[in-house]
Amino acid sequence: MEMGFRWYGSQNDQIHLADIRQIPGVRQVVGALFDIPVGEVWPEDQIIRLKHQIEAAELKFTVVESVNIHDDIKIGLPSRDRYIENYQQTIRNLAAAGVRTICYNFMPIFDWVRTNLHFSLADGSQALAFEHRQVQRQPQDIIHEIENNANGFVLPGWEPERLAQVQQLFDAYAGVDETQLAANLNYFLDAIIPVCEECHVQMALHPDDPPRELFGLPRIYKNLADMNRIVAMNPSTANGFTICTGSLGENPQNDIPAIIREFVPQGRVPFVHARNIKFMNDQGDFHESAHLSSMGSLDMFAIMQALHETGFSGVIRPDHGRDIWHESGRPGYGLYDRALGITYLNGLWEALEKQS
Ligand code: CS2
Ligand code: MN
Repeated sequence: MEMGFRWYGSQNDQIHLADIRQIPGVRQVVGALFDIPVGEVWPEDQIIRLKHQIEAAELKFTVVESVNIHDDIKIGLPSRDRYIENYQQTIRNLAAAGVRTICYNFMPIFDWVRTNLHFSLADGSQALAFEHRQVQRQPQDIIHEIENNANGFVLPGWEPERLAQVQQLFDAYAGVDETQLAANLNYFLDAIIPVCEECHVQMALHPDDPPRELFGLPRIYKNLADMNRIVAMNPSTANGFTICTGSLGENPQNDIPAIIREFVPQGRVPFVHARNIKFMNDQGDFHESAHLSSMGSLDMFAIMQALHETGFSGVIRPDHGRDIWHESGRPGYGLYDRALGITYLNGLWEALEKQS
């Protein structure tokens, strides 16, 4: 495996590549072009510029997170074909720059949803949290919560231009149930997977977060059964997954080591997000926690063991981190706690290597 770190680029991140370079064992920067509107082609020269910037810091750039999917594709509107053509061209441009893995998600309207970006933990740190009673409120209240508490940063998938039209988006999704959303994913995959095969790129679908229905919007990737259904849509290994331990782990029924043992050997997992969460009650309310197993509800050792045993050779990155040591950057994406997470994950991995 290769350890990575998500970076929002020199214009949008308070963390510098030189800082990332100093985290022991990091090889990869997981990046994206954040200024291209969803649905438009990512120009090759801009991708190459990003690649050169990352490589100048002696780091690699082979995983993109995310090339987001235009809502017209997820809704299945006639205009989707134009956006799919653009996506195909973006895949070609990324491949030309040496990118091998494209993370994306197929969640309607919202990317991950949290109801509190500054949930205080007993040790004085702050983390992202999700409480059910809060999503009984209007989506608009959640949008305000996210926009007003992100320390001036835009969170991935929460672009203000798009969310300004949230009511129109909800109306557009009115006829889209889970079956229709699955059909729309299938249509998208059938159009892009041949392009991926041609240019040796693997798609890595990110789980829905949280992995349950929200605001009446349908969900596509919540558990192992959903993953099997997605594989059946298009059995090419270019149709791959991101396994995000935090997102899948938000449903205690999901056995993450079992999911890893099923899909890593199929060659379908180029990318892993490692994150721990802590359940606060048995209704599934949770806050994110430090990566260490004893700080949360997930057994991170069992997860790393399953990755090791199945010969996982992709890129892994810590997912969200807490705000600690007075850091107040983009919530979930500070430097310190993610760096601590990396060091811990590397320690587990070294032990697994030396024992085997
Ligand atoms: C988030 C998402 O939980 C996560 O990993 O950071 O923004 C994630 O990157 C996207 O949903 C993937 O497309
Ligand atoms: Mn994730």
